[in-house]
Amino acid sequence: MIFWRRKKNEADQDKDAKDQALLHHKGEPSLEPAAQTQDPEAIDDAAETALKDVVAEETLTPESHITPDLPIIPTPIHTPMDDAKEAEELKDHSDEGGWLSRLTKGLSKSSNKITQGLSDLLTKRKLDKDALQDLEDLLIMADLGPATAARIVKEFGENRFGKELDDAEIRGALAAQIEVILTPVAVPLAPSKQADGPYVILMTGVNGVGKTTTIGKLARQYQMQGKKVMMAAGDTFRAAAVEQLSVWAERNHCPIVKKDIGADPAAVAYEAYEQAKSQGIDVLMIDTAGRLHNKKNLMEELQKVLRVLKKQAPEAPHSVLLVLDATTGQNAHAQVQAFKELVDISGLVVTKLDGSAKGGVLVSLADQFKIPVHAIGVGEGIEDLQPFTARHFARSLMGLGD
Ligand SMILES: Nc1nc2c(ncn2[C@@H]2O[C@H](COP(=O)(O)OP(=O)(O)OP(=O)(O)O)[C@@H](O)[C@H]2O)c(=O)[nH]1
Ligand SMILES: [Mg+2]
Repeated sequence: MIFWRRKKNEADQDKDAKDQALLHHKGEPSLEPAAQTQDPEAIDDAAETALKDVVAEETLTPESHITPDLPIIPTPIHTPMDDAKEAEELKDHSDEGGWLSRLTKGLSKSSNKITQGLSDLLTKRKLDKDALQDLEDLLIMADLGPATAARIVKEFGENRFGKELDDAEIRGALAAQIEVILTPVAVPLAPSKQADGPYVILMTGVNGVGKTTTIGKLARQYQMQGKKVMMAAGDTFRAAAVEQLSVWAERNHCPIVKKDIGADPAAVAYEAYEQAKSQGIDVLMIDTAGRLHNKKNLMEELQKVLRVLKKQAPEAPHSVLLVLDATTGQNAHAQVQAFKELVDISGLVVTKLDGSAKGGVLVSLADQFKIPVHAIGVGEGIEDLQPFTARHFARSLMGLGD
């Protein structure tokens, strides 16, 4: 009996270790001393009490829910100097002629890998069984995933078997097939006007994938569309995370709701919603911690945030985005799977395509999960995150022009 119990514990430990490996980025710094020395149970208790104060007392008026010490930075007044500085900060310095060329340049590591491989394998060679197998291997190497690669190659070979094809024909045909896979998921996120209260976007993902940066970049885009944006610093796990979001809020001149490190993210979300509603905010974006002690903590935290939001508006959050880092390649699949079990993911954002030769992962994600991909990131600049079009992405990935 004791032996069996020990075995079970080992299995549990094994599962925990796998979860940890998934949720914690390779090479991430160790937990900050403040978080290490705090007893996680104690944080939870404190947070629970704080939340009871704001949630349980249904009889309170919305105004009285707001804790007096909650630091809310109001929208600052611009001076002409601020405007000039901001214009300089936000200027596109890349000299590369807009998003399309940044996309092509950003995807160049991935496309070089594919085009180089293709010219080595197929040029001036009849499309026989071995050539198709080599093509399939190449697509798997380029992170399109075994199932997607097999499907693409099967379709590709159907009318071309035994023929001699040149490089451009092959790339064009593969790009067309990839475009078909990507078209249904290339859906930009368009926060709609709500009758009462803001459109709420909850940002999730493991640490370091680009959640906070994505909030900063999307905020700018929504502001350019004339929307009033607010940010909520729901990553209360690290002080630096709150500071990082504050910098983005300052840069975008938008209000932010934040609390101290260790505060309950659900309380931050609740108060942010209240504030956003009373200030007539159109879009509220809530950051979350990517790095928690384990998957159970993360699930509880996200579920609690969802519960308090639903209490205020049953349809909130209107979008739950999962941010994925393209450099992790096929590991992105495991992350989607894991987060789908935690929350109802409504859309993906795939970042760091510029730093990766694994851009093909977007194709396998689209093929396997069919979840809308709202935006892709090809650099750290504010304009480097944009909605994508299936045709441009597919052709860029194959190293082809428009
Ligand atoms: N090259 C490149 N870097 C990016 C892109 N998107 C984000 N980054 C960088 O990735 C790093 C991590 O981004 P964060 O926004 O802090 O990631 P996070 O998910 O909020 O991380 P945690 O708060 O630790 O969970 C930052 O240095 C960003 O500038 C991208 O598309 N390309
Ligand atoms: Mg962050």
